[in-house]
Amino acid sequence: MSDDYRPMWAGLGLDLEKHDRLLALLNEVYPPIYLEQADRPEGMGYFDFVISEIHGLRVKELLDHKAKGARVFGTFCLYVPDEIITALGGISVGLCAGTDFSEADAEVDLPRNLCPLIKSFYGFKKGRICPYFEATDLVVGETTCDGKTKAYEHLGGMHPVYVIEVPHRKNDDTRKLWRTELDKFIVAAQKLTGNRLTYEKLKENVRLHNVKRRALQRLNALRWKDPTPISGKDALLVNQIAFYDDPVRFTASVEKLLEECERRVEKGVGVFPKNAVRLMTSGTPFAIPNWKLHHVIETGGWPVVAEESCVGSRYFSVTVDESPGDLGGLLDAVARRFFDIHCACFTPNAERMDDIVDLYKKSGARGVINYTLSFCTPYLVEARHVENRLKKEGIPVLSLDSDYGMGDFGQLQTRIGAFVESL
Ligand code: BJ8
Repeated sequence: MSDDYRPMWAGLGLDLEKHDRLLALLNEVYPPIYLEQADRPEGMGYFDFVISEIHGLRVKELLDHKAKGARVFGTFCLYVPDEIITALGGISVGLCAGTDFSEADAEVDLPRNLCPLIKSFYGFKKGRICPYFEATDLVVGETTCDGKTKAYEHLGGMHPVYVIEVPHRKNDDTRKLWRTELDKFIVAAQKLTGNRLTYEKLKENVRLHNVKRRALQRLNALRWKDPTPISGKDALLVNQIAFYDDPVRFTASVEKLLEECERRVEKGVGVFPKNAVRLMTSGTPFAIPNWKLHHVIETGGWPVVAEESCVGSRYFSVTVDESPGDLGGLLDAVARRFFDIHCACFTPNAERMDDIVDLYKKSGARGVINYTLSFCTPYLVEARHVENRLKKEGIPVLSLDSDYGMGDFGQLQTRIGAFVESL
């Protein structure tokens, strides 16, 4: 990445020495994990470019938008409504939370035995390491899990934070509460952006995000073909970049990639041999740049063909009903979509088990790796439900929990290798 960005990073108040070390680390790990894969689709070139400019071009775009009066919203969860933010002229950016680089900074305030995703984003702010974080006008948190909910209290001492209350049960009362929470968020977002939410703007932005989700649905469905035209690692990267790239440009790049993958499928071209053992994952999100599990699996020669994850199917499977003809009706439709995303913060959460079984059947996977980030109570406790349901269906499952460190790489290889042997 060009040194021309140094004044921009300095202007954002970054700790340049730490930031240099982070970029050096990314430059070291990206080529062997990504660029050395055989037979990648050419369309991945755009996404490699995005990574080569990870803290450059997109951050500059955000700052240019801000200079014209736009506001930037940072998020960590699917339950923050992107369509409302963009309808108000804001930009929604999913913030980095997938590396242990910032763990030491986080542990100044937070306990060691906490989910690595929370420590990652908290440490990025505390250590002044992430330019995206510093470019945001507001971080929008949510009361999904206790770790995030309590971490936002500390974060609020360092950065403007707004927390949306996400209910944990699905009934008429909580649906009303959730709709009220969206209304309250709209008031706060209107105040920040200086714009009013209109039916026309919301409709346009519901469409914008639906088109993006549908493109991702189609791309991810192509992975189910045998041989799979794109590696799980590459698909994961696309799904990660969805959170922070410009939505129009991103969708156009996904459509180009999926057309290429369609041609590959027609010609029987794949990135793994036909009949290779295919696996899918279920569980906690793979925040960028967490590529560890996919790298372990695909290094073994087994393509990952689906993720039941917020960086995966939970992100794109459900679209918003575009048919309501007034603002209230469209907001109801936006609100309804969130109750069809089955995060483990909900109780009970039987629908998630159905989603995993459904994805397993569609994807042609031979087994499920049920993956949980260490110390993530909702997904760790729900893991037993996942195992029980999959065993009842006769679906092989291996539950794993892991953090962002590379210390267990060999152990994961051994466990997944033994699982594949057993299939
Ligand atoms: S909708 S999965 S993005 S909450 S991994 S921080 S739950 S302790 S990320 Fe999530 Fe929204 Fe749900 Fe998706 Fe807490 Fe667990 Fe950490 Fe988690």
